[in-house]
Amino acid sequence: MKVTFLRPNIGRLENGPYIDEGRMEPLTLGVLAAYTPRDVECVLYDDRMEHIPFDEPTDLAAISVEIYNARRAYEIAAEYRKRGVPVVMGGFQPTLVPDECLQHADTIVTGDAEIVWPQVVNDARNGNLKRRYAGSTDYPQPRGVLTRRDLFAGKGYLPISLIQYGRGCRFACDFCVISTYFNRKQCVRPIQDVVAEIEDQDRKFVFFVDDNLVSSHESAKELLRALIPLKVRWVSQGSIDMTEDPELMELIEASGCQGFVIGFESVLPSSVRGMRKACNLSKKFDGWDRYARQVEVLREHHLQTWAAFTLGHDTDTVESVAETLQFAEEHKFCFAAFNILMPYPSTPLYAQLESEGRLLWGGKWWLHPEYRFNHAAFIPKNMTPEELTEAVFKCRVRWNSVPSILTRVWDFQTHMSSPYRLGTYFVYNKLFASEAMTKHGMYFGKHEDSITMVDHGAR
Ligand code: B12
Ligand code: SF4
Repeated sequence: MKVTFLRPNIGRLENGPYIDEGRMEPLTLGVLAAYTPRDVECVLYDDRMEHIPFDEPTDLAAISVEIYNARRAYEIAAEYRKRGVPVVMGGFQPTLVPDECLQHADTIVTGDAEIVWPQVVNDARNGNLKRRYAGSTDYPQPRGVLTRRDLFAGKGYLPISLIQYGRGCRFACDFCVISTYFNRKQCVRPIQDVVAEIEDQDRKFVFFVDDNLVSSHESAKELLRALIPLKVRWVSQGSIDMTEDPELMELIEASGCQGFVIGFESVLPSSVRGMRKACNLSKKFDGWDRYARQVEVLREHHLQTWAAFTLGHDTDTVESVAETLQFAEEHKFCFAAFNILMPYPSTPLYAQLESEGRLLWGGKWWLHPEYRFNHAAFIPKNMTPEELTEAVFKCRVRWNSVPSILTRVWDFQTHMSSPYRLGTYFVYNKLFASEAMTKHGMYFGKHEDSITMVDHGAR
């Protein structure tokens, strides 16, 4: 019995295939492979940079599907099904939009798959696959099973190890799929399992892929205390309310944190309230200088912040989008993601825009052959979709420019506080800037003309 694990790419550039230079290890597939019965052969193909050998014999194609790669995932599924290989899909898209995925797969798994995956594989082995299996979202990586990192070897991933401590988040921002998928809960792994996983691999640079590592300050503190003796450097994602807990901030610094991806989302208090982002509505730092004071706390702990923004909320304007760029430059963030607010199905935002008749692309932008990455997919209140796309693109161009990178670096508390941090700043700014600009305007899936190129090994 052989299982082929697949990670689809997002799409293609206008003039040819797209290779993701910023690719990270597909932790998801390494975790699934680890739960596969021992006597089953596992292979992994990552469509972000390698050719998928559709004709290589296999017994089951297992595809991880997110909204951005759904179109491409369905193309890959069609190739396998044409060859008589059953296809199983799992991940956010099959969980949140199951009926759509069922049209392209023999089987789907909803929720986290660890608990049901061995049964899926055995049913495939016995030719007895069911149409749907329901996983759970209560046990990330149960029973101390370690990720199959051997499957990542030699594929040219960035030298950073992805590991999960917990999954989910207690907040309920109206645009975010995490609160729907995990039902506003966070579940963490036993600390000893996380420590064992860190010790089981060679790298000293870890990305905790948790949706919000500090969702529970107390669970976070338990992990951080255990990390101190391991002497690793790490990055993660977390909500800004962490800055209100001095003990947590001390532990974050002492345990080797380099920085967090933090969702500031908007510089307008009205937009932050409108999206119901409770973690950004600080009780301690009152008034409109709260972000400035919170960023000061991050800087005091030498953290190199990756600021994330969602732009196009109902009180946003072209001017407020431009102010977001000024805010990010003023605070000399290490990286920033200027994202257009996206309507993800199953979120309150999607339901609201649908009921108001404001969704574009027939409400299914991820499937539309003419939709392009980073373009507006709904009608904003105070600007046209084109104005929103243009305003956000301008932020991205300016932020990723050489003058901006060279200006932002002058911060002795963060990027210039050590040679390591300075190196990280330049290496990753160059990489992320190039990726952000390359991907802009990309189509999803692939067009007929590039199929020929890919099948002839142009990659
Ligand atoms: C780490 C991460 C990244 C990393 C990349 C990781 C990598 N390997 O390349 C970075 C930062 C680069 C990234 C980029 C992006 N990401 Co991202 N990312 C994540 C994050 C936080 C963790 C992923 C992870 O490793 N989880 C740990 C594994 C074990 O869990 P899992 O992937 O969910 O898999 C479990 C189940 O879903 C299921 N399952 C999943 N696949 C399959 C397949 C089969 C066959 C089966 C049976 C089961 C199954 O079982 C697994 C085990 O329990 C997730 C959120 C999350 N909680 O997962 C967002 C997330 C997947 N990303 C998201 C997005 C939007 C993006 C971007 C498009 C952002 C942007 N605007 O540029 C980009 C592009 C992604 C791409 N497709 O190329 C969204 C997707 C939304 C959606 N509705 O699909 C998520 C959910 C975040 C969010 N808050 O909305 N991302
Ligand atoms: S804090 Fe972050 S992960 Fe949590 S619901 Fe809001 S956007 Fe999603």
